[in-house]
Parts: sequence; C-alpha cells; structure tokens
Amino acid sequence: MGHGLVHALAKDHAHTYDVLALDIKEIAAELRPHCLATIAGDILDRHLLERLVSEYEIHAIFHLAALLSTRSEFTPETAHEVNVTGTLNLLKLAVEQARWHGKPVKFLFPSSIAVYGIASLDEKRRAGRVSEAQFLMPTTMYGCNKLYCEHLGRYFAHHYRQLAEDFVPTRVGVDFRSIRFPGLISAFTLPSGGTSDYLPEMLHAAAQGVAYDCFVREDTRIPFMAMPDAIDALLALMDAPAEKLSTHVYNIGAFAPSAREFAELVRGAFPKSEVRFAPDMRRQAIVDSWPEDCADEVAKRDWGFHPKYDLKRAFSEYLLPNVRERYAH
Ligand code: AKB
Repeated sequence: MGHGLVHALAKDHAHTYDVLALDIKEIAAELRPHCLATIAGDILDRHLLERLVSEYEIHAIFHLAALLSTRSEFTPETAHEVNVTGTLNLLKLAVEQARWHGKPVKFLFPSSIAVYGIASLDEKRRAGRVSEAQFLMPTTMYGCNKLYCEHLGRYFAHHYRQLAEDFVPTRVGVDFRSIRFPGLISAFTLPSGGTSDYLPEMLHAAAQGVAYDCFVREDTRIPFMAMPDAIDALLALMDAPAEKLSTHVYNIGAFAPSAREFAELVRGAFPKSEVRFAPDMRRQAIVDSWPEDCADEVAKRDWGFHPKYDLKRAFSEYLLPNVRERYAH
C-alpha cells in the first residue's frame, strides 16, 4: 500500500503535500524522486520521532505500519508493540505537531475487518453485510490492536489530556480518520503475514505456474478490494471536508467472492495452474470469524466512497494484465 500511496500522492497531490517517507527498511529507489525525504527507521524509536517533530512541519500522517493477523499470532507481544505502541507514538507526534503549527493534523489509520469477531458460521451467514457497530469481538491480537487503536484515535481527537488546565475540547489537534479495510489484492506486491492472503497468493502462484494449496475451505467468503481502490479510498477520506464526516471509522467494500469462485477465475485465466484446497483449521477459524461482507453506506454518504473495480473488472483490467506482465520475463 505504501508504494501505491507515494505514487498516487506524487500524481494527484504534489502541489499540496511534500512526502516524508518512513519505513523500517530502506525506501525503494524508484520511490525516492517522489519524496522530500526518506528515512529508514522504527516508529518505536521515540528519539527519531522527536527529531522529526523538530525538523519537519507535518500536516497529515498515513500510518501504514502493522504486523498482520497471522504473523501477529506467532509473536503477539511484538505485534502489540508495533501495532499499538507504534500507533500511540505517532498520535503523540500528531498532537505535538498540531500544537506547534496550530493546525489540526490529519491522521489516516488503516483499520481492518479483523476488528470483527462472529461466533459461528451460521451467525456469519445470517449476518451477511455487517455494519460498523456490530460484532466488535476480535479473536486475534491484530484485531484487538486495530479496535483499540480506533478508540485511541477517537480519544486523541477529542479527549487527550482532558483534565489538563489548558485543555480545550475543540483544539486537541488530531483529525483522526480510519478505514476498516477488507482483504487487499495487489498485482505488484504479495502480502505477508495476513490471513486474507490466500486470494493474492493463489493468483500470483498461478501466474508463475506454481501449484498452490489454499489454506482455507472452498466456501470461505470475506470481502476483498483491488489495491488501487484502497489507495483511492485513503486519499478520498483524507480530502473529505471534516464537517462532512459523521464518524471516525468507516467500513468499505468492493467484492466478496468465495475462495472457489476466485479459484475458477484463476483456473480460467491460467488453465495449466494447479489450485488445491488444503485448509489450515486454525487460520480457517480466524477467517470464519470475519464477516462475509461489510455495509459501506456511511462511507458512500459521508465522503462519496465508490470502488472502481468490482470482481470482474478487478480481474480483467487490473490483476490479470499486470501479473502477466510481472511474471512474463
Ligand atoms: C490480514 O489478513 O491480516 C489483513 C487484514 C484483513 O487486515 N490483510
């Protein structure tokens, strides 16, 4: 998502924002021309963040760093550090920046469908498209982190240090905006450490002519989105006038195929591909606790969210041409 976002910012927002890119590893060379500065550093490094506060005037933060759901189950404490303490550090940076330059700092926080926890498959089928206030009983460390950070963002936006002498409710300074992303599928990057990774893994394996054992059942269904729509959604929410936003956290969706339906598309595009189903019951349980789909009417009403790609278009116009190109050589 970081790659696509830097490109999109350079394309559509170059006249408004300079980009300061911070990542745990060196920023890719092809991104550097689009950035005012690039830093290889850790959001847990408070000294680094203090340095950024003094060296740069920051008006918007896209906080994309996170350990995803499967990876977090192997190192829950580390996940908590990165996903929660990392977020807390950046929210504090936003407050300090707002204090310093006197304007609210927009804080874009990618949350996830992992905040949901539905107790059984029957209930999941009955629930269908869930809305933002339902089933907030996450079953993973990652889901707990994301839900807590949604609350942290709301706290920093309205209540931070509310007992301090100089507390003024309307001038805390953090303009917190969050999207609960479904599974994301990119033609250019393979996800790592997520539990929704089975669809992008299936596609990229088939494009390389490699057999793929899908770790969920064929009837598994959760919402997904093509990466360009996810990036457009982040930018659309950032650009939305604050007075139009009725809440801080939004569901969005695009398509929700079963694993079987997607496998049929993959087999149709790559007839020699071998897609098998070999469910991992513990990862299956995580995906079964996530909704079949999400109701996104509030996002449509408040900031005009609308995905460009339904499943058919995502496959034929974005995924296939680009993965074919990527693995052609
Ligand atoms: C994951 O699988 O952990 C993520 C997510 C759904 O947020 N892709």
